[in-house]
Amino acid sequence: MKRFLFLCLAVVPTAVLAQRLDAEVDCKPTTHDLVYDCQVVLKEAKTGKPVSGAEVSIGADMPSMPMAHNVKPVKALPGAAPGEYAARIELEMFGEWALKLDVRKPVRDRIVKKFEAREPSR
Ligand SMILES: [Cu+2]
Repeated sequence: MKRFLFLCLAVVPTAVLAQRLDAEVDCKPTTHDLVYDCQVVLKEAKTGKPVSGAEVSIGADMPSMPMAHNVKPVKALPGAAPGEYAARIELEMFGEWALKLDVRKPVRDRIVKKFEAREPSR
């Protein structure tokens, strides 16, 4: 078994090891402008299996405005179903953001998802 594991690790390209998780992220607007309730489903990239007991935080940047924003990453709390996490994030303006999910446990990984913060029509 040990030998088998060693062989597997030896042949897996580093690019695969660097991105082992994937996530579905769904952020819904709240009654406050630019405040969103985000639901995250964390899963293994290869198998799609939900990842429970993870330590995840969500940060955000605007790809079109590098260094312009400083959104403090928020720790996501586990939800009801396996692999589910939730966090409330506050952005600084409407437009296209990149949500950055930083996972520290059970593996270190970073998942980036695009998110369009649309101005509500009133
Ligand atoms: Cu901006």
